[in-house]
Amino acid sequence: MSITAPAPTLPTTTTCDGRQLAARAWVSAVADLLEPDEIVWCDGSADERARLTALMVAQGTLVPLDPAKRPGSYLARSDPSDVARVESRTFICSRERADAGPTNNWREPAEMRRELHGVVAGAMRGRTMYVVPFSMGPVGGPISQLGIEITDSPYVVVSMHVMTRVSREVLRLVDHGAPYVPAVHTVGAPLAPGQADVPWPCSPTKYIAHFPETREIWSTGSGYGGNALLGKKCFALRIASTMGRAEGWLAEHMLVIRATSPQGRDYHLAAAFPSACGKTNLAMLEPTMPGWTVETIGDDIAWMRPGPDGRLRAINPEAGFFGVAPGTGWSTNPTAMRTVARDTIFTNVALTDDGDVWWEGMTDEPPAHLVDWQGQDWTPGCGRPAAHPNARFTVAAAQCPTISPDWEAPEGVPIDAIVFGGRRASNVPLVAEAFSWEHGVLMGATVSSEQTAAAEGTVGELRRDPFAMLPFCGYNMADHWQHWLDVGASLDAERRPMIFQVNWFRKDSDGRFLWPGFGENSRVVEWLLRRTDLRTRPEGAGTERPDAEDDARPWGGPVPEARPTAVGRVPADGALDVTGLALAEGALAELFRVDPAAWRREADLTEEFFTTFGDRVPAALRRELAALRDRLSR
Ligand code: GTP
Ligand code: SPV
Ligand code: MN
Repeated sequence: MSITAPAPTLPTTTTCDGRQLAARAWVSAVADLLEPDEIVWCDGSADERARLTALMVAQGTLVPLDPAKRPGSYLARSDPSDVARVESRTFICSRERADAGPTNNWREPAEMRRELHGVVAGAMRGRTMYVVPFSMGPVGGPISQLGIEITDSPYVVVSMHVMTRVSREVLRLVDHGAPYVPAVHTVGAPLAPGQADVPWPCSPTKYIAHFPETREIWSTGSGYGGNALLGKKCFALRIASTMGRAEGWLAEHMLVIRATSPQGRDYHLAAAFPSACGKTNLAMLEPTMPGWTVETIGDDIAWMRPGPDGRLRAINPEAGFFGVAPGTGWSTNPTAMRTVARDTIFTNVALTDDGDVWWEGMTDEPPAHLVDWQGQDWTPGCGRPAAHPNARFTVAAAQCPTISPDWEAPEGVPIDAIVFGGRRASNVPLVAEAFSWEHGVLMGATVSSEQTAAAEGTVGELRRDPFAMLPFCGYNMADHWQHWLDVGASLDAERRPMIFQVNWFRKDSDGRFLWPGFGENSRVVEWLLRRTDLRTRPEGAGTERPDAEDDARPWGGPVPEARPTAVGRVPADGALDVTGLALAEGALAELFRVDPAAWRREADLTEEFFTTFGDRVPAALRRELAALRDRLSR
């Protein structure tokens, strides 16, 4: 009789009695498998950042920019094959395939563990393994969570310093039994003795694997943000969404802002747009509406929990912005331009002859000569973009001039409005208000958008991106819709957020944007935020302060009027303030035109989309879809 040894598999932090392995034991098990030359425990200090930055400059990973132009800033050029998230290599390894759902790549966890073991064994040979303890959200906050990322990339360590809260305090909490999400990252490029390194090591073999039941992440082969900064999409969305589902909260691909009306009334808005569809821009909105101010709370991810007062409270779990550079300029997003004026890491932008950066859309006219994102000479009209379309800046949120004084409030801010949007050249109106929470969940579930450069794929193709979470939901998307219905039901009906849909990207028959967008979006924001006064506003209230002591905010004039359409309430004639806007003849009517035939086709596509989820589609959403069809036929 022969005895076969069990196939080797990845180490785990989950012990057989269900507890979590102490951090040190887990780190040493990972080191045994990955075989780094050296292990460094990180503390998040400025010293550490300076040391690793100098190391990367010496290795050619970072090019220092001219400190007179861009103090404390660097350019990284990635390998040309490693520029975006790899959705085809991103896996949800739940025990049951149905729990990952039809929109995720599913793999059986034990099988993935065995396969990955073979891929990552010895992957850190010749490299240093960094252990990065971090917190998503203020350390110790009631909505915050802890993680430890192991990585062999100093670029990842320095980026994690910016994007999360890296500190020794996290290790202390973990040592005292606080739960943490273990996350392993390697560039997957071991070095043989004496082998020279390259500026951006990576591997054609990529895996971004998530184990939702044991809350573990393994990523190999890529150094790009969304694949490698594991606190971000992997933890704060894919793993956190499964935690939130179990615990009654939401992890969403949303920006959060505070907008203050001329009367001094504060509103908080959370908005989900697919990747590269305008979250960072709206998060840094410079309102053109007189008297309004906007403060930034987060630009990409929101964790939202029903508070003790029955309101939905949101935090930004991140500490920095990993923003799209192209299209960011003084005329579109001056706040972002000020934010990246110093202490910023730029990835895959172009280098100017005087040691600064440039990308398409930064200025109207490009410089006469540049070094492009691949390190090649570039001149205007050469036929290649100077910056990669998914070039990014990495910068601390605290550097943003509009950052809210409350952006780190551990208990979060109370959300008044939830907004869903996408990049739609036709059909979807500039803004529409949902008739109910359930109708709003249908709006979220049916978000569709033209594909952008933020992930591999054909740019411009229309795809469904429910809740802007298609690549980020760690469990069955249809269950996510049910979870939204459940969270809505758990909130105080009088004070829960109102839900809206927006579309900044509708075009005319010549392919020109109908709406100027950017700062002018404040006009839409004003309309929809004042609409939320409907929830709690007493009949006939003026601009005086209301009586309720927990909501001592002044009212700001009458609630703007809305008119019902089949797809939601849109601003009544004259209710959207377009004073001083030079819109093309008929543009406003076109922005709000609802074409019943086109919308019947949308409803058919939604029906088809729902079919892929079988009986997991919530009955309430089927009812909402039927109600939409009914309104369209009237
Ligand atoms: P991720 O970081 O990938 O999640 O992207 P994001 O949703 O934060 O998108 P971002 O704000 O970086 O915008 C992406 C692109 O859309 C940029 O090129 C912007 O210039 C452009 N954009 C943003 N807002 C508007 C708008 O209101 N109108 C138009 N026409 N373009 C916009
Ligand atoms: C996105 O693609 O939505 C991003 C960039 O915000 S990444 O972190 O790469 O996901
Ligand atoms: Mn994003």
